Amino acid sequence: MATENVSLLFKLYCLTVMTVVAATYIVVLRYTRTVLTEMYFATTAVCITEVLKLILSLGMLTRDVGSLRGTLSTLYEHILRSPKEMLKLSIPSVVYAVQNNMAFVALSNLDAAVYQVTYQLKIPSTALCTVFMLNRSLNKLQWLSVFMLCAGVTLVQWKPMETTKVQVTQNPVLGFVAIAIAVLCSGFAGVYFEKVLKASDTSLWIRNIQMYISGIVITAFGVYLNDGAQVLEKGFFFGYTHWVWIVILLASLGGLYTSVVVKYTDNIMKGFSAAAAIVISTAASVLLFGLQLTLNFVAGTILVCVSIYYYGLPKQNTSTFVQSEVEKHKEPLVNNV
Ligand code: NCC
Repeated sequence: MATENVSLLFKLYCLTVMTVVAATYIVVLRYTRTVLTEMYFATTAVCITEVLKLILSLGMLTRDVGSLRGTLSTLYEHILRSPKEMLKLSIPSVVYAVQNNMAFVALSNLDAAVYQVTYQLKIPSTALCTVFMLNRSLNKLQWLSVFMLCAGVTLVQWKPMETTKVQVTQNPVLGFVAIAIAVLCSGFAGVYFEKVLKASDTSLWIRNIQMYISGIVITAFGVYLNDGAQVLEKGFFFGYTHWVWIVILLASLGGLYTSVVVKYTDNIMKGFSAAAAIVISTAASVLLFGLQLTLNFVAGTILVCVSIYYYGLPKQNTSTFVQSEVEKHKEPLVNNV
């Protein structure tokens, strides 16, 4: 009983940290893409984030294993001697690499609050991926709530004028296209990672390390493809202010907390906490960027939140598969975090 309480508290703690980090991340990222004069390369920030997540995960693994020697043999076993597993984890790492780069494109072109609310389309995208990849079904109320969500998001997009003061040229159409891609990537990669994680006893930190190693290679290739010539000319860390480092730190923490949340709950619960992030980032945008709330925006936000609520209610009954998988593979908390 005591363990359950601790466990529930721990889940709440992780969800809260993840939500606060996500809300802060979006606002700070938006700030760095709109007011800095010497613009840094987004692709390098995405790549450095993978490096930092790898270092932090190695630290967590060493803590769990208890010795450096043990960590090295674990890594030998799960990295060098497991090419199949590495290949398996390279799939979500490619998809996340695309998604993380799209977040920069979107937030360079759209207001933080509009981004955050529109990004909630990842709920139906996650629902679709859950149905196809985890063989689960959704009832009518759940699908209805998915459409309510779309209506809410459309209302939010119905924003006649830009009220945010920015110092760069923006392309909202490009921003929305980037969100659409990020939404599809988020649903697929999230459910894929959850499925792989819960299908075996391999620890979360090993799974993360496997994914971040290919993540580094893939995002470095992204730097080469997109900004190669410019990076050679100006340097990898061109334009890095302390704000950019804060974005990288938040992205790393957010990513690791996301993985812990998915391990102990599921992608649906993750969606719930994102609803809270909408409220926080909207409030932050009002305070920091002078965003004026229109009636459409408020109505859309309410609709989005209500639909997320209704989507989540019955979902809890059908999520027994995920819950049982979580229970089956649950390791003592002290060994994992
Ligand atoms: O979109 P979302 O998450 O699903 O993206 C997941 C983020 O977590 C990283 N990740 C995932 C699994 C894993 N084992 N390790 C990881 O590092 C992925 O690389 C990806 O960056 C959300 O549900 O809304 C959430 O949103 C992100 C972020 O706000 C959006 O992606 C921005 O476009 C949050 N990330 C941060 O705050 C840094 C995440 O916490 C929650």
